Amino acid sequence: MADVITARNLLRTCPLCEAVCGLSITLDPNDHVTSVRGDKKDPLSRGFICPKGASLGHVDEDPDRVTAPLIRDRTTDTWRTATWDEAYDYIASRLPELIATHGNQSVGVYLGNPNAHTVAGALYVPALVRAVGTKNLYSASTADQMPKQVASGLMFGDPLLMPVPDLDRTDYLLMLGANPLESNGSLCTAPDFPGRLKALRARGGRLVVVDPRVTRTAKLADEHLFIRPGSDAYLLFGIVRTLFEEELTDIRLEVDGLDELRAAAASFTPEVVQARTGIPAATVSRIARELAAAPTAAVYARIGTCTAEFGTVTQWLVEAVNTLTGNLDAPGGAMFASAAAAGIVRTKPFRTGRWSSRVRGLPEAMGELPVATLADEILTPGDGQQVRAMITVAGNPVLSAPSGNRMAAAFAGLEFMVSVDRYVNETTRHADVILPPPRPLQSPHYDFALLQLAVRNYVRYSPPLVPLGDQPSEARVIATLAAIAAGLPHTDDPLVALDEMVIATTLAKAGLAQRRPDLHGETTTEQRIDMMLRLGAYGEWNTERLDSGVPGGLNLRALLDNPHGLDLGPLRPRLPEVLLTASRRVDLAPPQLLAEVARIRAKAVEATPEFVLIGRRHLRSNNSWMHNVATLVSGTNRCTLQVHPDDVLRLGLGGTAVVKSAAGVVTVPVEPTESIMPGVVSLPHGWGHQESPQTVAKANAGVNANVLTDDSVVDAPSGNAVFNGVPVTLTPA
Ligand SMILES: Nc1nc2c(c(=O)[nH]1)N[C@H]1C(S)=C(S)[C@@H](COP(=O)(O)OP(=O)(O)OC[C@H]3O[C@@H](n4cnc5c(=O)[nH]c(N)nc54)[C@H](O)[C@@H]3O)O[C@H]1N2
Ligand SMILES: Nc1nc2c(c(=O)[nH]1)N[C@H]1C(S)=C(S)[C@@H](COP(=O)(O)OP(=O)(O)OC[C@H]3O[C@@H](n4cnc5c(=O)[nH]c(N)nc54)[C@H](O)[C@@H]3O)O[C@H]1N2
Ligand code: SF4
Ligand SMILES: [Mo]
Repeated sequence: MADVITARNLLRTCPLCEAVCGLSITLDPNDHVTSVRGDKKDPLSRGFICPKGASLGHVDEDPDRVTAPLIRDRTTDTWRTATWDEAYDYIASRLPELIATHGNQSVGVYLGNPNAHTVAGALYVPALVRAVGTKNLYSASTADQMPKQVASGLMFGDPLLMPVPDLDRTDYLLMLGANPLESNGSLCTAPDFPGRLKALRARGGRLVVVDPRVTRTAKLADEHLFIRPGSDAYLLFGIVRTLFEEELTDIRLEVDGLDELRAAAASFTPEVVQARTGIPAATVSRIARELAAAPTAAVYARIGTCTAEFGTVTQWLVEAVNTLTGNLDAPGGAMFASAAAAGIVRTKPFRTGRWSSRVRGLPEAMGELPVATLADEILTPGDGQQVRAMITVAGNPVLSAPSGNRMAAAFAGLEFMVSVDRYVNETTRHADVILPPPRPLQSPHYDFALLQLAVRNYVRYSPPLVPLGDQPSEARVIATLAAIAAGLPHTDDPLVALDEMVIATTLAKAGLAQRRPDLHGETTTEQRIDMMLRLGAYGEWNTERLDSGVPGGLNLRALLDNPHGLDLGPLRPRLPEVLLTASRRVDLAPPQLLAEVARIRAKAVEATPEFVLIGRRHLRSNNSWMHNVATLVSGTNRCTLQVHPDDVLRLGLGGTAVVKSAAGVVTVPVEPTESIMPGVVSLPHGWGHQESPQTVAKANAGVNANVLTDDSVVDAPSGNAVFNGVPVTLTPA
């Protein structure tokens, strides 16, 4: 009875994927989660929740998680618990000296996917990177969406200007290499993606899915097209060519490079496209005609098309088709969100290659080097440049980056390593010190990155639901690490010092220095969020603000008063104002991408390997983590190799197959299924937990798919890793 009386019902955003669902959480008197439901009053997610969100309580207090700093004894390879001061002192005794002896480049930083979801990742990690002063910065971005960002950067001048399909208004959606019924959407924040797709069809719209597998999303579509892995650029060139050839273009924006684009596409006849993609020539032309004829249409392409050899060209052609059909920046087409928080103000057109990696000379993009060359930089000797120490925050590159065995060897050979992570995982097990973030429910939540990619303008802030106690916030952990790396004392309050510096600089730039006392919030972190909201598109301090329905404009107070979130209306056209290209026009033919065309054309006639590997995601999985939640790793969420039954028969594969590639070999259970194209096999990534101290994950270990992917192959313009279309051979085990 006492429990019922004192149980609390609280609201917050789910931090586990890009859908940013509103959750309604019940806590018992001891602050343990007893139930998690969808928040019906959230205007964007309207009560939607998936099995991962429902298991947030397990993640919040997983008995196998790291709850205090850990220091590893290298001789015995065992961990001991340390106090925060002890852990910081230990790092302070090693890191500054390493930097002094070997230079700033000798310390590498790797940032994993959850940084896109945490306040600490958005507001504090940049200061850590600056403090280390290294160009050896790597992240999951180059195993994910860098091709999209480079294409956006080159076409629109700004790599953060990524269009999303106007899902709720479009009449026609062509989706390539995405499976939102499992992933819940990516670079397209759309809670209840399945419901939104069903609504599209219910209002008479058409959904076409292009995928080497008949996915759950494909089953929901009007039409599914099998495509050979890695060949999406050919299909899109074929569509572009048809649009020009049949005079179907309807360009409504000022563009550059129209003639160059037409010339680049000229030789990709429907027959050439058919030979490489496996999609009938007539279908290629028909899809182009349908896109042109639809009142509104959007092409949306995601991870299957990014982590491929011609990933950046593919993303370029996606936006080229959206532009040619009059759908870029138009309602029902591909549009840009207007997010509430003021972000980095970019002034110069984007370019890549401002510096290059030491060993392979791969170009920098957005200040990062490709994760596909991180192992090279650690393993290849070279004075003053070789990476000897790593700091990782919320990542697991040993499982998530290509050539996994090499990556594991590289991490094992480091002189020093610090990780900020919830778990001892396949990567952090090599650290000297692991610093844990607090429970998710002890952290504030604001989606700096994802609200720029929402299909409807929307904003929501969630304050911490549970007090921190003795545990520092993740913001404080990162700010302290930054102070240590900069050789500053970490015993003062580095968090407040950093926040005050950022606030003072930002307000001074805006000519609002005198408004410092007005900033609202219980912590300096909240005050920074308040400042960004007030200066942002709908903000109280923005004289040209957009209407948010909040009298006087947005600030943190307004978000605290509206804990279910605020709907800020449908997407609005934003071009040409936000373009950052030198010409202030959309560049339909960036020279760097045109340079790829000859190579793509030449490959059209090359023989294709007998078998190629692709990945896949499962609704109840989350990259390499959340495998320690028993309710999630059961049933169909298994690390199996999907193979077409004809291939199983032909090769005489039994229950288990040996899969070999240029990079490595794994032995894995075979799952025969008609849902995959013959000649293509699929293995999910993020598994391989044989050595894990996480009990459930270890019992469901699986194999690391990235033992097979090859770090020597990258998408040239972006340096992105290639996970799809990897040549493999199969033999019975
Ligand atoms: N073969 C193949 N490989 C792939 C992919 C693929 O499709 N196929 N996909 C790629 C993609 S898209 C991505 S994004 C990457 C992901 O690659 P990574 O980002 O390297 O790995 P994750 O598995 O997301 O690991 C996240 C880690 O963050 C920790 N964590 C969770 N929450 C927090 C937090 O609040 N704070 C901190 N400090 N830590 C936290 C978790 O415990 C976990 O250890 O994998 C890539 N690798
Ligand atoms: N449940 C769950 N949700 C997640 C994640 C997770 O691990 N689990 N990870 C999150 C992350 S980090 C990301 S980046 C997103 C990714 O979100 P999505 O992009 O939707 O990712 P997937 O579900 O892997 O879908 C990719 C699809 O591409 C197909 N494919 C493979 N190769 C090719 C190709 O060459 N061409 C084409 N056209 N298709 C191809 C695959 O068969 C697969 O169905 O998901 C996020 N959400
Ligand atoms: S769809 Fe994503 S954001 Fe929504 S509940 Fe599931 S994991 Fe959380
Ligand atoms: Mo990702």
